[in-house]
Amino acid sequence: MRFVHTADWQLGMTRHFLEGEAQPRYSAARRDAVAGLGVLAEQVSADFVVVAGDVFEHNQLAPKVISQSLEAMRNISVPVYLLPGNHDPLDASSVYTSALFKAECPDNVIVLDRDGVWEVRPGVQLVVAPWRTKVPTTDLAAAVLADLPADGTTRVLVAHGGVDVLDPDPGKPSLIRMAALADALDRGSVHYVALGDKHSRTTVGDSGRVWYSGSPEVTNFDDVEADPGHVLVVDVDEADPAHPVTVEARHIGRWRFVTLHRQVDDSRDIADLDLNLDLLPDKERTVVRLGLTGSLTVTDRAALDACLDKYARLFAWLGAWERHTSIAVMPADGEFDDLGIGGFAAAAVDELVAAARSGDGVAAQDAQSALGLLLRLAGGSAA
Ligand SMILES: [Mn+2]
Repeated sequence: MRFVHTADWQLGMTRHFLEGEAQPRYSAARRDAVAGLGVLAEQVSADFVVVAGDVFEHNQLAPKVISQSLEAMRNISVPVYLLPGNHDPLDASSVYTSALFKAECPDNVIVLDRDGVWEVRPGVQLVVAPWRTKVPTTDLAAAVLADLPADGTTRVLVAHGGVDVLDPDPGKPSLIRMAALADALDRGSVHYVALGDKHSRTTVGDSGRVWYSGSPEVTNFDDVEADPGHVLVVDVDEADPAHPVTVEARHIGRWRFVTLHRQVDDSRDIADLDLNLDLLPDKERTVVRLGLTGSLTVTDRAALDACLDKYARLFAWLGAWERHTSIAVMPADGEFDDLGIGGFAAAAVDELVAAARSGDGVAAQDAQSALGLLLRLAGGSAA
C-alpha cells in the first residue's frame, strides 16, 4: 500500500512582507504545489493522499480561496483525505461545513470529520483525530488509539499537533503523547503515524514510522523551518505481518525563505555580500532576510544601500532582520574633501560630519543619512 503524506497546506495564508505581485505569486505557488500532487500521486502510483491537518489557514476564508483550493484538489486523481487541524478546526464556523465548501467539494475529497476508524479499502484503515476546537483539552490521538486491536488490518494514524517528546509543555493537555503512539505501534494496531503541525520535515522517535511531513511550500524563515518543501511517499508492506514501512521524501517546494548573517565593515564585505546575493538562484521566488552588523564609512553605507536597493527589486522580498541588524556609520577623515564645494556648503558639511561623529542619537543618525544622500547625489564612488 502506497500513499502520499502531506500536511500544513495552510491555504489562504498571506505573508505580511510580500508586496505587490509577490503575494499572489506566492499564493498561487502554494496552490500549484497542491495541484502538483496529482502528478506525483500518478507517478508513484499512490492509492491516496492524506493531509494531516491545517489544510486551510483559518476558517474565515474568502470564497475565492475556497473555490481555488478545491479546484487544485480536484486535479489530484486519487482520494484526498483532509484532517481538520488547529487552524481549521471543526467548530461552528468551520470551512468544511460552509455551504460553498459543500457545494464545490470534488468527489475525490473526503473530510475526516468523525473520530476513529475510516476504511480506505478492505484491510486498510485510517485512524483519525480531527480537531473540533482550537484548544483541545485532551490528547486526541491517544483517545482514538485506545482499544484498537492488532488484527492484521493495515492502519495509519492521522493526527495533528505537537508531540510531548519534541515540545514538552505540561500546560498543554492537547500534546500528543509519544508513549501512546509507541504502544500502538508496538502492539501492531497501527503501522504509520502521519502527523501535521510542524512545517519542517521531522521524524519522531526511532521507529521510522512517525513523521511530520512538513509544509509542501515554505511558510517561514529557516530559523523556524529548517526543512520545508517536502511531501512523503509512504509504503506499507501489507504482505509482511510486521507491515514494515518505507518513507521517501520528495522535495516539491519552489520558494525559499533564507536568512543571511554578515559582518560588513568595508567595501570588500559589501562586494562579498553583493556576490552572495547575485549567486542566489530563482530570485523571484526567494525571500531574503539580512542580519547585518558592522561599522561603515558614509561612502560604504551608501554603497550598501545601493546594493540592497538593487536586490530588493529582484527578490520576492529582501530586507533587514531588525533584531539582528546593527550598522554604525562613521564619517572617515577626508571622505568629503572631493565634493568640489567650498564656503557655506563646505562649512555645512563639516557641521554634519561633526554631528554624525557625535553619536548623539537621532541627530547623529540624521546627519549620517544626510551625508549619505549628499554622496549619492554628488555621484561619488558610492553610487
Ligand atoms: Mn497546526
